Amino acid sequence: MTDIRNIVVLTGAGVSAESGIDTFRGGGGLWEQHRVEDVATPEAFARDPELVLRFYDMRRAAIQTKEPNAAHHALARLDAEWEGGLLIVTQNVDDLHEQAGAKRVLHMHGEHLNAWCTACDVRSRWTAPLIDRPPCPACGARSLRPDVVWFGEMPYRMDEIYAALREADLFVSIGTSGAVYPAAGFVRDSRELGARTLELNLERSQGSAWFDETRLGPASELVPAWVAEMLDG
Ligand code: BV8
Repeated sequence: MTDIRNIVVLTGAGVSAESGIDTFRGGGGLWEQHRVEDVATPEAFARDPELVLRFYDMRRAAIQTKEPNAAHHALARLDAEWEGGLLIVTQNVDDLHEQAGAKRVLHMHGEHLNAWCTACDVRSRWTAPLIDRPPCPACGARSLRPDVVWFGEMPYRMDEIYAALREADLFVSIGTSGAVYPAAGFVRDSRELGARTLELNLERSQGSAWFDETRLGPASELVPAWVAEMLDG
């Protein structure tokens, strides 16, 4: 790995699984309790705002009781010690990467701990429920929604992500099923742009065939080992 200078890491729900945050797919996953189209689309929010707000209120409260695991801490160590370029693109809407101390984090699907006012467009840090339609801190309108990218909505900061992929020598995917685009396409984009590709996941994913190497196991074991390889040679 000596010729690696710029790294892009993509994380998914699997990196937070060992912290006790439900993944979407797989035993007891979120989508087994709720149909995506009922709770994670703009149409669902228009049709039944209370159902959607309760779904996100429950998850926003849950993540505030969770701690980062060894995978988050290892990525924070990489962030602190890696002298080249690094961008941790996460599909997760929890704050465990930041709690572990990572700085170069990009939440492409938004964050549970932000509320987005559809009246004034201001995003505010938010830890309380939204079910009672509280007033926006900026404009007072009762127009707050979860600051989370739903299906059919444009993921955040795609230009920054593609710019980082163009510079990447190594693309590492951690804890994601490769089920949702455009994130699931980053491995192909990286390969076409000449990067090496590594997958760290509990099981084979929908994208495994595209990776130069796939290592199977829990993130809390695979990620610290990989970071040690990168930093300690
Ligand atoms: C968009 C936030 C236009 C909300 C999420 C047909 C073909 C292709 C695409 C589409 C299509 N029809 C519709 C689309 C587009 C759609 C899409 O991809 N649909 C899928 C279902 C086919 N995508 C969109 O709508 C996106 N927007 O396309 O806009 C555009 C296009 C290009 C460029 C710009 C704009 C917006 C999608 C965002 C939706 N929001 N999350 C919320 O959290 O509630 S998606 C959500 O599911 C996650 O954020 C993540 O992105 C996705 C997948 O979840 P994962 O993180 O992978 O989790 P999952 O449970 O699936 O897997 C966990 C993995 O971890 C497993 O592999 C498991 O083995 C592993 N694991 C478990 N435990 C561990 C572990 N690994 C290691 N250690 C462990 N301990």
